[in-house]
Amino acid sequence: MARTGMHMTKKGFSFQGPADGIHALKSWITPEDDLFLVTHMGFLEIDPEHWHLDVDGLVGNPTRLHLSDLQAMPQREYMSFHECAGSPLAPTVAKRRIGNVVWKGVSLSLVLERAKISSHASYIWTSGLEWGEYADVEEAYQKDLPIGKALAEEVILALEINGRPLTPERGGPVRLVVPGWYGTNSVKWVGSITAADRRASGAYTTRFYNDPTASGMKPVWGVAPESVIVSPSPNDLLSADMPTKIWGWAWGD
Ligand SMILES: Nc1nc2c(c(=O)[nH]1)N[C@H]1C(S)=C(S)[C@@H](COP(=O)(O)O)O[C@H]1N2
Ligand SMILES: [Mo]
Repeated sequence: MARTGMHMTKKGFSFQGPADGIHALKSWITPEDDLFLVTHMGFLEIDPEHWHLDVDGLVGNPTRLHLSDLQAMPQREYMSFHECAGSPLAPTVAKRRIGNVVWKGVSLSLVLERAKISSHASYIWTSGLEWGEYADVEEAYQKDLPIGKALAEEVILALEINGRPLTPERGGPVRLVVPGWYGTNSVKWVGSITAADRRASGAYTTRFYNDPTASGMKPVWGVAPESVIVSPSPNDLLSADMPTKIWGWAWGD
């Protein structure tokens, strides 16, 4: 399983976030220290020199890209909220893990064009390079995007967050970012991209991250409008004879 130039620094599921939760979200752009961190199998550290990305499947020109190849391509910046859908083992419990950040990287569509993506491709599968167990599952963290979203200009292979290179915990050196959609779709430590004519069949697309609806199961994709109150927070002292300003944020796909 282990590959040259990479090792797991911490094993198992992990969630970190600011002690004040959403009440820490005082600024428009969330400083990285106040942005939650999630991983299912653990954190992976990758030597950037060894990192590469394979693009294969329904493409005319299977391609391997190194970090320097991506760095040489046009870079785009997008500001977007970043939100975790919560635990797939307790999908109805709202966690309000949310922030607003600036990502920078290369459009996924550019990479797919370079690999000469086939017109028969209807889904793009993306896999993380880490390994380990989550719940009773031991397989790659693989997600998929319908082709329409995969080719949308805002979907990028990010190299930076808030003006700084991605740290190993953030999914560096390169991660997928899918603005407007839940964080679960933004694959960290990305190592392979496969063009396919069907959905990916792994646990992270079929068993986890689906919501029951009247018309069947629906993948956890676009974020419906949501909001939080940042202030006042639960332990604030309010004066009975002074007006209190109540404020927060609202967002959605
Ligand atoms: N390779 C990989 N990518 C992943 C995950 C993971 O466990 N492995 N977790 C996902 C989930 S559920 C979320 S919410 C975001 C968290 O990104 P962050 O840690 O940068 O906030 O990464 C997503 N991408
Ligand atoms: Mo998540």
